[in-house]
Amino acid sequence: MERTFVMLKPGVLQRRIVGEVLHRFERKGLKIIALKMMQLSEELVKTHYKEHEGKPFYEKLIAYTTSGPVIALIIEGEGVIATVRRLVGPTDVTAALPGTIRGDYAYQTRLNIVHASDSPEAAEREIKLFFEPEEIHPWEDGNARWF
Ligand code: 3AN
Repeated sequence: MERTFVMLKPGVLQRRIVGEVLHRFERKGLKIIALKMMQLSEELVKTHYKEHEGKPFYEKLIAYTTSGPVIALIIEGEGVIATVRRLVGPTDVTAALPGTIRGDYAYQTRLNIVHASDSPEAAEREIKLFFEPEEIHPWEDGNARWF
């Protein structure tokens, strides 16, 4: 089953909207199979964003991403990489339509609220970078007697 890596950047905790942003994924019916709060090291963030090294926004991106804790999660399901990217909206927040997470919550591209893997290769690499195998908890639907 396909998996994607999502990260709520430090501004989400600062703005007290963790629940609201997580709700966007849950109300779509997506399945969260791993979730944790982390203070990221500069080293980890530089590895994660290595494709952007040297770009004009790189130093500020690293500084922002390490400026406070993030929420890291893995979502599992058929086609989730594309589904989550559509929910999140485009990188350029001026193009992000209302109804998407970036369209509703982000005003500056540099502070665009969430990260979501953009390909199966990126998802695999990012999940390995942020999570140990024992932190991932796939679960089954349908055990209705518990709620
Ligand atoms: P995405 O997060 O949509 O996959 P990437 O990987 O191209 O987009 O960019 C990673 C992060 O770098 C973005 N989330 C954003 O914070 C920042 N970023 C990307 N492009 C720009 C830009 N043109 N100006 C400022 N920040 C940018």
